Amino acid sequence: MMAPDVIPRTNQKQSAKGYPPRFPVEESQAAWDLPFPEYDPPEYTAVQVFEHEGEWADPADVKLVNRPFVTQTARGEVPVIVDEGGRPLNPLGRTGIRGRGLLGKWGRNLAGDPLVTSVNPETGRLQVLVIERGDSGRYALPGGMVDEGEAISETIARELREETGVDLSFQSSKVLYSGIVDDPRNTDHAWMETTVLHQHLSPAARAGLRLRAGDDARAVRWADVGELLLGSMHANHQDFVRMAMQELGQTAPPD
Ligand code: RP5
Repeated sequence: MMAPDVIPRTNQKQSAKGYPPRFPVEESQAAWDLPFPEYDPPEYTAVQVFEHEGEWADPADVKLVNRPFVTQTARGEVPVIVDEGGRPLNPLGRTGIRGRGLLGKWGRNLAGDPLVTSVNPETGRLQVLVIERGDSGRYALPGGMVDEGEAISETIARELREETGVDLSFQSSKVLYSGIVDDPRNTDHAWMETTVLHQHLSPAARAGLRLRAGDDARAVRWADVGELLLGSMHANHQDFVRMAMQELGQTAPPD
C-alpha cells in the first residue's frame, strides 16, 4: 500500500517543543486553494537549523535549493505548489506556522520507519515494537531520518539497531506506506515524509531478540496492539499500525 491520497491530519494542534503557538486553522480552512485572507501565521525556524546549514540543513534562501519540490503520493511522486517567494507548500495544507521549524530541508524531510510485529507467545495478542520518544514521551515506531545516499532499507535497519538494539534486515520487507506524515514539527514549508517497512516475526525470531533503548529512545518494548496504544502514538504511526493489522487480517481488540 502506498500513500493514501488523504492521510488524516492528526497533529496540527500539537507542536514540537520551542514552537510558537500555531495560527488557528480549521479543517475547512486548511487547503491552499481556499481563500483565507486573515491567515497570518508566525514565522519560525529553529536556531540549530541555521547552525547546520550545508550539513543536514538547506540554505536559508530557498532559491539556492536546486532539487525539485515533490511529494510521494499513491500515484507516485508529484510536484508540490510553491508560494510567491518560491517556498514549497505543505501538501496537507496550512499548519499555522511558516518557516521550517526544527526541520532542515525546505519541503519534504525524508525518514524511514520499521514496523515490527509479532504475537506474544503467552497471551496470543498481536504486539508491535515501539519506543518512547525522548522529545515528547509518546509511543512511536523506532524510525529516523534518511542519511545522504542511504537506501531506505539501510536507514530503517540502522534506526532500529540504534534505538532498540535489534538487528534485522529489511531488504526484502514489504512497503506498507510511503508519503507524508502529519508530524508535530511540520510547518507550511517543511514536513516529514516516511517509508514504512513491515516485518512480522515468528515466535522463534522474537525469542532471540534482546531489547535495549538507545539514541533518542527513552524506552523500548513490545506493546499490545489496541486502542490504548494506538491513541497515544506519535504523528500518523497509529495509521501505519492499522495498515499492518489489515495486512495480517487482524482487528484491534478493545483495551
Ligand atoms: C516521524 O518522525 C517519522 O515517521 C519518523 O518516525 C520520525 C523521524 O524523526 P526522528 O525520530 O529522527 O526525530 O515523522
